Amino acid sequence: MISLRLYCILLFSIALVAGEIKNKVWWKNIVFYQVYPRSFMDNDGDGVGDLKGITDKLEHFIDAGIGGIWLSPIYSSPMVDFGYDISNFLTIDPTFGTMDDLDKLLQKTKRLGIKVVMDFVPNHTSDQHEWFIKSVNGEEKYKDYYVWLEGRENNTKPPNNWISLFSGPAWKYNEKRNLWYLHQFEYRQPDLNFNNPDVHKEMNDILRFWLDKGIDGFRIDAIIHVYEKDGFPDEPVVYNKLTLTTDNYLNLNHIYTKNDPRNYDLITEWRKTVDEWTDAHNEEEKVLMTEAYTNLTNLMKYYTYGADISFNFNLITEVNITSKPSEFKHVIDEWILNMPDGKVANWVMGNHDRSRIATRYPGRVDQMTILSMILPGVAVTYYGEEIAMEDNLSITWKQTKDPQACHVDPEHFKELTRDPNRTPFQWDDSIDAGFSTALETWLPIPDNYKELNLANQKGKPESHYVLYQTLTKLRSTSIALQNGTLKTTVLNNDRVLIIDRQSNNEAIVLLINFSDDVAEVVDLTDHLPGATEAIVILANIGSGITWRSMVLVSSIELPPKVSLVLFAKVDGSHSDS
Ligand SMILES: *[C@@H]1O[C@H](CO)[C@@H](O)[C@H](O)[C@H]1NC(C)=O
Ligand SMILES: *[C@@H]1O[C@H](CO)[C@@H](O)[C@H](O)[C@H]1NC(C)=O
Ligand SMILES: *[C@@H]1O[C@H](CO)[C@@H](O)[C@H](O)[C@H]1NC(C)=O
Ligand SMILES: *[C@@H]1O[C@H](CO)[C@@H](O)[C@H](O)[C@H]1NC(C)=O
Ligand SMILES: *[C@@H]1O[C@H](CO)[C@@H](O)[C@H](O)[C@H]1NC(C)=O
Ligand SMILES: *[C@@H]1O[C@H](CO)[C@@H](O)[C@H](O)[C@H]1NC(C)=O
Ligand SMILES: CC(=O)N[C@H]1CO[C@H](CO)[C@@H](O)[C@@H]1O
Ligand SMILES: [Ca+2]
Ligand SMILES: [Ca+2]
Repeated sequence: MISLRLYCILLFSIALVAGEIKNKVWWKNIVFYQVYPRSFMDNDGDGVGDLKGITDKLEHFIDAGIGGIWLSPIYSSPMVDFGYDISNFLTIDPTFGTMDDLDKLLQKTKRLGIKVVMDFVPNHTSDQHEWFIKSVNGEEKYKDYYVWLEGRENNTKPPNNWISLFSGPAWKYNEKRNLWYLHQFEYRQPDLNFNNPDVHKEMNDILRFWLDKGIDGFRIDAIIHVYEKDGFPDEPVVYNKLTLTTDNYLNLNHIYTKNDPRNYDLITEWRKTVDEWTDAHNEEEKVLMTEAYTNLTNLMKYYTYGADISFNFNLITEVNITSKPSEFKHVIDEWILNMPDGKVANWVMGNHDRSRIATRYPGRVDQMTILSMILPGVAVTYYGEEIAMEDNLSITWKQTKDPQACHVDPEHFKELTRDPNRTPFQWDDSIDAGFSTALETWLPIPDNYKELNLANQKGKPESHYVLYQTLTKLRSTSIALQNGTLKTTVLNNDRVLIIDRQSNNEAIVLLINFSDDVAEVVDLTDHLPGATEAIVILANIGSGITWRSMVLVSSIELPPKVSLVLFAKVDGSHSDS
């Protein structure tokens, strides 16, 4: 046995070795939570959420079992795209507070052990950013910070046919420069020019600035849009019956404005910057997460090129309420099988661009929450999903705030608006759902807040929130969930999905009944060697099944739409697959 003293000396010297990255892969089994700062908590009563509000509510994350938060942009911004149009990457927008407020938030998260990840938006800045203003003025250093081009037909038409994600040409003419600038998003979000080494330097400096502040990593926005094809060729026009107008983004096949191979190298570059900082400061490993809506091959490349978490949106984009168990199985297996060795899986169930789970999966919201928590790796929760908030689909044209919707018309805005899933968090049944004291909040509070709120769900024998807490607790205690194998099985004629996690002598099994007609019973004898009985850890709310009750492994009944999580002791023969 080594003496305590020697042990301390050893520990101490390990800590002193330069280049020793501490607490590697701390995110392996974490639950990350996306805070949309405008809608989380309003401390100063102006109807918009802010940093002090988040700080006031940090205990909520401890209570809910959330290990890390990522903050949608809080930087200085004219708020054309609600913070995704950044006018200064190094300052805080007054809407959200001050740098001092952020420092206080970070002090408290460190004390509570909550990780904080910042949004990093490299593709574009606001047109109010000083770089853009200087670029417009033709200042030598900044002239090529953005993508400027001469237009067609004597500069009277855009340089090519590219369309912006927010509809209309992706180019805007600027009189002063007498040139057109590229904007893949809103015209007040000019694209940066990554062919310019100075832009790379700026971005790396920004990363280091925030690392110095003490944040735990970055979530990289819209990475697939960063580089465009050299020569700026026209994109092929495609026929799309869904599109409303000729200037719709869906009308082109975006082979030149998305997925440029150089985007991956950028991740490698930023990985290096972040790791060098970590080494030099003898700090904990930092997490890099990438946001990319692209195919599986490309998503896996982000892992290979240095992302710790390549966001997996496939449970949003590849399946829906009509999907069968086999389709879910496919989406899950595909991710696991294609992931490079040693990487951590992740399951994103929602974000500020997508309809909420309860709205996408009427009557099945718990099913999806449970799924994200039982699958291996990181679970990503969008704010409000822990209480199963719903979209407010009755927000009117007049109340609409989302630029993506404001750019169309009163007849079509509903197809594009992201406001319904950005409404304020429903804390309790008091005025403004406890979110604010303002007469009017930035988006209207859904009427259902009197019933559907956190306070109401806390401490209930069963509620969406209690279910959420039970799941996060299970993740933190169960070795099967933390380190177990994964087996996905489809049973009963593609009506039942089984997610089976096992480690040593412990099994956690999720069963989901997708069926609406056929009466069958599930037999898990083959799955759970040596077990005759299992404990029901939880079931979806309203299932009628008692938590902590026992079931016979050989005949498990799943009523309509039920999701059940079982615990069983098994023979320790289960090996890694
Ligand atoms: C472009 O401008 C030049 C000179 O200003 C003129 O000669 C030419 O005809 C113009 N071309 C078109 C297509 O308008
Ligand atoms: C994924 O997209 C890339 C283009 O970004 C394409 O080259 C590749 O063939 C696609 N892979 C699959 C499997 O569709
Ligand atoms: C669900 O996905 C299928 C296949 O992609 C699609 O045909 C269907 O329209 C989708 N349904 C809903 C409600 O989104
Ligand atoms: C959505 O918000 C509006 C207020 O603008 C309210 O009248 C409506 O009832 C809300 N809908 C739901 C489903 O809460
Ligand atoms: C996790 O599993 C691996 C291989 O199955 C094993 O080597 C490791 O010790 C396990 N870790 C824990 C914490 O149980
Ligand atoms: C699933 O639900 C259906 C009704 O929707 C029911 O008839 C069937 O028995 C259930 N399946 C199982 C395996 O319990
Ligand atoms: C999910 C997500 O982060 N979406 C953002 C992607 O980037 C564009 C432009 O910055 C934003 O408009 C989206 O909200
Ligand atoms: Ca406020
Ligand atoms: Ca770009």
